[in-house]
Amino acid sequence: MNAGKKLIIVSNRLPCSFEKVNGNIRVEPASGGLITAMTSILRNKETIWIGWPGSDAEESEVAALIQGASPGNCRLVPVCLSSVEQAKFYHGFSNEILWPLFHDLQSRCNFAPCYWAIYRQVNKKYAMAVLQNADESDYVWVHDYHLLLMAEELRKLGVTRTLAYFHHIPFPSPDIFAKLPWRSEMLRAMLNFNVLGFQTSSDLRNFVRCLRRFASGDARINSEAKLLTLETNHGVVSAGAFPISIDFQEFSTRAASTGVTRMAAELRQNINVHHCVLGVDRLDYTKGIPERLRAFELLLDQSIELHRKVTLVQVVVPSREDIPKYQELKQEVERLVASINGRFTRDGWVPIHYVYRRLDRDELLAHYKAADIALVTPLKDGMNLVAKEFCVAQNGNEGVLILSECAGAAQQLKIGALLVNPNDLDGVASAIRRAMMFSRTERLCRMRTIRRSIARENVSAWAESFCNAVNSCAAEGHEPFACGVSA
Ligand code: GDG
Repeated sequence: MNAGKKLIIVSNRLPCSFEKVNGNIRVEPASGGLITAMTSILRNKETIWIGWPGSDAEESEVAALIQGASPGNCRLVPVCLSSVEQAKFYHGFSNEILWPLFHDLQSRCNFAPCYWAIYRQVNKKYAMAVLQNADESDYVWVHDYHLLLMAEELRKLGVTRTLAYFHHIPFPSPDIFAKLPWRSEMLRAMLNFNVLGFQTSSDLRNFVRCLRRFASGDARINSEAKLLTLETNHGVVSAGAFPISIDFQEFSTRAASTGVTRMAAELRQNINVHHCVLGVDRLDYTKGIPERLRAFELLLDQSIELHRKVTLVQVVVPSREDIPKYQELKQEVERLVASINGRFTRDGWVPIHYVYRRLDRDELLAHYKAADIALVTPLKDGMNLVAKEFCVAQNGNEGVLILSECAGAAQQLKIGALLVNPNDLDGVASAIRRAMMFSRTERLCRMRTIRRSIARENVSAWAESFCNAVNSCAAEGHEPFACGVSA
């Protein structure tokens, strides 16, 4: 490992948010899969994390608080966005176009022409922050769909060093990608990275099919190797599938701690039913929360014998609350919870326990540990780390994972999990019934299979394989890329 080189992580958001409340800035840890994965590999490496602090706060206001909020040996560098940039780059291009489109929900897209120029302008702003904070020898690792043009902007600024990118969300098929008015420009810009990482082989396949259809003159594709090489006018780009994961050891050790075990027992006592089913999601329409609630309602309609015996604990973590579509989703979820509870609640039994807040880490682990069944049913998801976290926190190995076939995690966990189509409410209700009827031996066998697979392909393996890909394509004289995963 090269202790002298810094790792520069660039993502839309910093790993904590700086909210302005009554004129004062409040610093809160942020939630999300990208943050969970990256903070678990930061322990041993000098790192700079560049991102938006997530509010209207000025750089000078954030600067005073920022270092106290840094995880590990990491310096946070804020990129502050003006209100127009927040509206058109973040809410607009990123969340009204790329997020729904890449999750196959094109009818939710708003292809407003004015978003594109600001998306590019903000990508340039992040590129400038890299120039100001990194040395030519540092490793630059860009994350996610907000920053797809960043390598192109860095190249325009004269940067020649190796640039790596990881795509946390799905990459759509050509028929869906075709809807993007800037599809060819976007693909061409991506080819300025040296390494492109995707979650699954089907995302990688989709990316290559999009290249063939919309940027065929820009890259010659060698599709024989596991790590594809794309020969472009500026050089060779490697593209591969690197399924992201979690820190198995850290999660399982912490889940086994006395505090978490006690909290899980208390939760279980409060819920007081035979079967505790758990859902944990950021508030997002891709996570399939209303569909899941309807499937649970169907289960209660179909199986009177389960009344008073099953409870769904649904944790929803506030996210993107200032976007009207998300406010509508919150209302829809709350209406459904109220209507289902209104129909079925009886003395001493409430069918759905609804929690709308961010839990602290131990509370979250206690929820995983207390549950018999995790219901992870996104309509589409890059990976879904909640599915993996639930299984690793199950020290007793007796829980059952019901998992959407549309989550990237399904490719890895399909052998032990019960796979469902999240739109098939009947199928989801049947899967819950099936999971409840599994023998102890079946539950143990399934959960052990999943846990072995996550232990093998944990977050260090993910980071190491990504770094190896960077090193294998790096220019001569480039020192090996290392992310600080080894102790
Ligand atoms: C994106 C992609 C991909 C959730 N509730 C609480 C809490 N969380 C944490 C979980 C988990 C993370 O948030 C959610 O990760 P997911 O992977 O499930 O989903 P996204 O946030 O959409 O992540 C996704 C991921 O990036 C990584 O590449 O898997 O497909 O969409 O880690 O633990 N954390 C705390 N309290 C909560 O209440 N502390």
